[in-house]
Amino acid sequence: MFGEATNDHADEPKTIIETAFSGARDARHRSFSVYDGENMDRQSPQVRASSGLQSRKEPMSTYSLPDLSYGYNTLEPFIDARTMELHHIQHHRRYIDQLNAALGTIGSLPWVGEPSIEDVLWNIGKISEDSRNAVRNYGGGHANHSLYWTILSKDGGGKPSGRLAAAITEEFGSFSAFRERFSRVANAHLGSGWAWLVRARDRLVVYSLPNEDSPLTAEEVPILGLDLWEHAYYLRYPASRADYVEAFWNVVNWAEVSRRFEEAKRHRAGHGTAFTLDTATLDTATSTP
Ligand code: MN3
Repeated sequence: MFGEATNDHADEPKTIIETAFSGARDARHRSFSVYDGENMDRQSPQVRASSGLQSRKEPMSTYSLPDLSYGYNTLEPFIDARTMELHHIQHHRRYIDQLNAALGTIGSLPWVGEPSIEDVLWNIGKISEDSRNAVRNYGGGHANHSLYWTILSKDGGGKPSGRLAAAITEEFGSFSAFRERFSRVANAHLGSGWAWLVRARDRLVVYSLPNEDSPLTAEEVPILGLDLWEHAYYLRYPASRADYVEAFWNVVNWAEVSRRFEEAKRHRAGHGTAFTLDTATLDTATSTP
């Protein structure tokens, strides 16, 4: 759908933009496979390269709904099929539609192409103030749900193992103490939001955030998240978030949480500037006559 834009600008800026984007992609995405699951959200390199050139008058469709790797009924009886279906194809999709619509109205973005939504949230301070809230809310909604689907599994439950287990014990005293704290935070959160286990600096931290706020906007890396909005549990657990929180522990995909933990550790250890867009380069490439 962006072919026309490519042809319109076939000459000078294309090379610059493709080079800039390739460099940015190499620096960010290759090193941080924690977000490889987001690859399905990104379009082909050709579309990415050309979309940086498109007129803002064209509708953007930068982000798209990721498929689940399992069926809607897979997590029964802990999370019911109808909830999963509505949550995925209605709630998550709506965030993406709203995000794409919001991005389409922003006159000047501090990047070209389509960085991962995690990149965008990590760099939210670079987005103009009047547009920041829309990206925070809808971009957060997209990133949060994209994580949520992957940290759930019918083969989940139990406890983590390996280095994540050791880190949890070191930080919280024991796995059961961690679990109790996470549940308490989730149950105590007033209104809509998420409970999070994040890697922040060199610590593991549990907290909740309102609405669709992502830990990424504070440069902290979420490795486990629980959706506390009523749409996440109300059909199966009417008026009882605590029952949903308790059921959640039966379907936590600790293998995926461990993978995200390791990637977040690597990020802190060797790539402190990951998720940082090269705005100096990109601004030059995006400037339009
Ligand atoms: Mn939700």
